[in-house]
Amino acid sequence: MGAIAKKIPALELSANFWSNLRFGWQLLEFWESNLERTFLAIKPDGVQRGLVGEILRRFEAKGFTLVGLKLINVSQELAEKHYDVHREKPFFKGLVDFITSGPVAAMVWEGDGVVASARKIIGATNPLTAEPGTIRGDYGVSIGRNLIHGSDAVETARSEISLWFKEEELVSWQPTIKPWLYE
Ligand code: DAT
Ligand code: MG
Repeated sequence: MGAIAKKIPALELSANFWSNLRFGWQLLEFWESNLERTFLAIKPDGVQRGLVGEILRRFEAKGFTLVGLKLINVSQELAEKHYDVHREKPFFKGLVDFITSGPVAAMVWEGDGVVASARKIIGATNPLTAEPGTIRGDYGVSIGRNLIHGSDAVETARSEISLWFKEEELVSWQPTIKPWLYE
């Protein structure tokens, strides 16, 4: 279609028209649903302890959709930007030193209400007080080694996703099980 369309400008126009229409429709659907995206990062302790698979499994099993995933060594600059809200806190340097100390599994998950739900799956900041059944409650014992970061609000998620991921690193796709997850 692309090659033919290049030869016949009118066809190209109509191809663009349909793809714009489809994009517009998807945008409208997204707008009308509670579909959200959140940024999660398995910190160096989670990666070193071999918990990447277990943590991914929990979000998959819940029914959220993985739309971005990469293993990275976090730069000083990225770490400081990510934890900017904590810049004045006494634990800021420790946070930055820790997140830059080893590979981090950064990811973006999509689903209705995923931002607040992911925070529940993750559990309270201090693993000792986090409920059993949560990631931090099941696998952690100290606040400085609480395994995973999760965006705390839809707006925060938006800025964290754009800080950690390029647009082309995110993949929009329709899981075939969707009718079994949503009415
Ligand atoms: P959360 O990760 O639950 O969103 P937060 O945003 O308040 O928690 O803090 C970011 C991270 O900083 C947290 O995951 C662990 C660390 N942290 C928070 N409070 C701390 C404290 N009092 N002492 C040491 N580290 C702390
Ligand atoms: Mg936080």
